[in-house]
Amino acid sequence: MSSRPEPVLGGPASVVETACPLDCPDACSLAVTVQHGKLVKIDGGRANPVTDGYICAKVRKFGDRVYGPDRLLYPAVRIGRKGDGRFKRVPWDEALELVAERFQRAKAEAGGESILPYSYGGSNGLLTQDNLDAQLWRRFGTSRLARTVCAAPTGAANQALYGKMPSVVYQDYPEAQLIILWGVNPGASGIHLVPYVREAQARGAKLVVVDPRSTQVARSADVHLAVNVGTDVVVALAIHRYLFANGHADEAFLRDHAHNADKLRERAERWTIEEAARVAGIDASALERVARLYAESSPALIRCGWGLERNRNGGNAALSILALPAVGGKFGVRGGGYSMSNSASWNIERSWIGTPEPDTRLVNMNHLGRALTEYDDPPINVLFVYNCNPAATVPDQHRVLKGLEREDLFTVVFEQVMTDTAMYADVVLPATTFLEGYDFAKAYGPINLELGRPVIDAVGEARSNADVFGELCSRLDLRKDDEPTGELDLMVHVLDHLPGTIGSDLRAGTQTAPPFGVAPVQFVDVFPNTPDRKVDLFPADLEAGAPIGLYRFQPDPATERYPLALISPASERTISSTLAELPRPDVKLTMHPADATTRGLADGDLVRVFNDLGEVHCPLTVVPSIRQGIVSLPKGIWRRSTRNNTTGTALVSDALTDIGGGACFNDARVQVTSLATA
Ligand SMILES: Nc1nc2c(c(=O)[nH]1)N[C@H]1C(S)=C(S)[C@@H](COP(=O)(O)OP(=O)(O)OC[C@H]3O[C@@H](n4cnc5c(=O)[nH]c(N)nc54)[C@H](O)[C@@H]3O)O[C@H]1N2
Ligand SMILES: Nc1nc2c(c(=O)[nH]1)N[C@H]1C(S)=C(S)[C@@H](COP(=O)(O)OP(=O)(O)OC[C@H]3O[C@@H](n4cnc5c(=O)[nH]c(N)nc54)[C@H](O)[C@@H]3O)O[C@H]1N2
Ligand code: SF4
Ligand SMILES: [Mo]
Repeated sequence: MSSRPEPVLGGPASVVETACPLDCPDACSLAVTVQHGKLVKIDGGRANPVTDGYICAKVRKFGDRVYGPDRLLYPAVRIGRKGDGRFKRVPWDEALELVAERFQRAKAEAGGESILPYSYGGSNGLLTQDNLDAQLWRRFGTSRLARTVCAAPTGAANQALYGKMPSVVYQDYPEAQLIILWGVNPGASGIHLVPYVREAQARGAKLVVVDPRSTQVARSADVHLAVNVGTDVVVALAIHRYLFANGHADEAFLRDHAHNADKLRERAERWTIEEAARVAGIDASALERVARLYAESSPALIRCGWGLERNRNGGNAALSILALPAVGGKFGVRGGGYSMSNSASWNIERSWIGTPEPDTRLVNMNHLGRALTEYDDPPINVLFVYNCNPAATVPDQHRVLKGLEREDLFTVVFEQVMTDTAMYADVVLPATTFLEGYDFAKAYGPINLELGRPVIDAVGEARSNADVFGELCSRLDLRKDDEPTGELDLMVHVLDHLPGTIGSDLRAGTQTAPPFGVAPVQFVDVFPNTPDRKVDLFPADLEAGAPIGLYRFQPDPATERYPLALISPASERTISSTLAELPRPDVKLTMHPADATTRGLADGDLVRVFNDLGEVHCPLTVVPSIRQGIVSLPKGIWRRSTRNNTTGTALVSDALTDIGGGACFNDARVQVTSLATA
């Protein structure tokens, strides 16, 4: 239903500045060359000093998505069976009227909670999420969504310990004497961090990487702990124990700035270096070396990533890791402490939504398949998907698809491209990309905030989230007269509601910063956002909500039938499933040579990766850079990327993490056989 526009020839080209708001920590400034309202090329801009002129290869190719064959150009309604992807073009007015009418009907028949809005980051900006969309859902009284597909365990731990205190920014890495990259792969997932790590190394810093894969950055590390999936909690607890037992716990810091160190110490007690190393499947002397390096180095910095949260122990892993700088006394110096998401640094309350959140049913987004197929009080009769591609990105793909196939479910998908999810829509609505509209690009690695602008004409009939949700509010009589309509209006409204000088700085086109600047030192410039500005090392509320309690470990769920752990880290080619529609070389399953040999498999073989939930057919690549016992498929691949239209999420159960209700993407346990012999 889309076609590629003719290339534009001749005429003056100009370079326009904007920023990349996609779900990536870096939020690059962009310099976009345009001609006659069309994109010619995308380069790095200079406004963000951290990204300073260079951007990733995937966004350089964003034009292939903007004008590509999968782009949605106009609203359409389904004419084929669900999932066929056959649609008929309709005018916007008709599509929106149909959506509004189905909302009213669903509410009259089974209440507002029978409508489930389903979204995640999308373009990740302040205009495109938690804005007029939230206003619509809150005022209409729909079910609420717990946005847990990412960062829920790490976020819960960071919130409970430190109230999401701003953390060490990329620019301060060169100050560190020791850097621990823990469950993070910046070479793919935040490329602008890498040069700062290299600079620190050049200045003599030691580098430790904790990752089951030997990533490029791990290969340059002084110590690489290739831990088994889900064992970070015991590795971190062993370091705590070492610190306490050898007089390296900073008693003065703990007395003045922390609570409940004793309780943490007690839970760490059983994790000797030897026992933790055994459970994690690593060398005890390497772990001891890391513990000693951590005890003796200052400034020492831990970058806590997201790879370690996506398993049964993910919350306790994040908790134990983030507690290390408190026990070790690593705060108070530039380049010391921890880095996590800096997205809370701006203290933005989203007061512009203008309606409090109602107490309606809360649905964990990781349970989408279950919610669509099992919930009955009330059942979900209308699903509105935007900023998200759940058919590719949330656990238990088969159950999600089964839910989406329900004939009595009315599904709206508001999207830029014909995603795996949009294929199942009753109504598709075409959305603009960040190049076609305003948004705020908020970095969560560096502390940087920029205004993104429309630099090209909207493609086809695509409309912004602000326009569409504003229009739906109007049609459902939910809009108050003085509230913004349209995107430009909304952008001005948000500027007016941003805290401090952010709005006026952005209006003036100058660099903006929170009151403590863009490179705060933890416990000097910023303190925990907890009531008494102290760290709570054993937060009671978190313990109460954690079925197994805090600083606890659950053993490996591998079985004889399914002995291999399947992980799905971020790849260089996509942002989650965004851009995964573009042609690419075969998506392959990565496996260690020893695992291939025992299964009689060789590089290039077609394999079947399976468990009781499903199977994926794809070629195999055999490399020593992955830990034995672990296999890997890229995160975010579309169904068309494999031989049987099924992706890694089909093998992931919807079991939740120990803390925070997160997804256990990396805890899938599978077997692999040759497809020829299957
Ligand atoms: N190019 C690109 N960049 C991205 C994204 C993308 O899709 N592509 N996604 C963005 C988003 S949404 C996010 S959340 C971030 C994620 O970025 P990262 O924090 O880097 O997260 P992952 O890529 O999931 O995993 C990081 C590493 O953790 C390892 N890992 C897996 N399981 C474990 C474990 O149990 N313990 C330990 N210690 N390591 C483990 C993986 O092998 C991987 O190398 O990146 C963002 N940036
Ligand atoms: N197997 C596996 N799966 C994973 C993970 C994993 O580690 N392993 N990690 C997960 C992680 S970290 C994350 S963050 C999630 C992300 O999962 P999703 O939230 O599904 O993110 P994307 O795949 O990027 O899909 C976002 C969609 O929003 C659309 N979009 C972008 N901007 C706009 C807009 O302005 N308006 C509208 N209407 N639509 C827009 C894009 O076209 C895109 O299709 O995936 C998770 N999925
Ligand atoms: S995805 Fe990340 S690295 Fe790429 S342009 Fe956007 S912010 Fe920069
Ligand atoms: Mo994410």
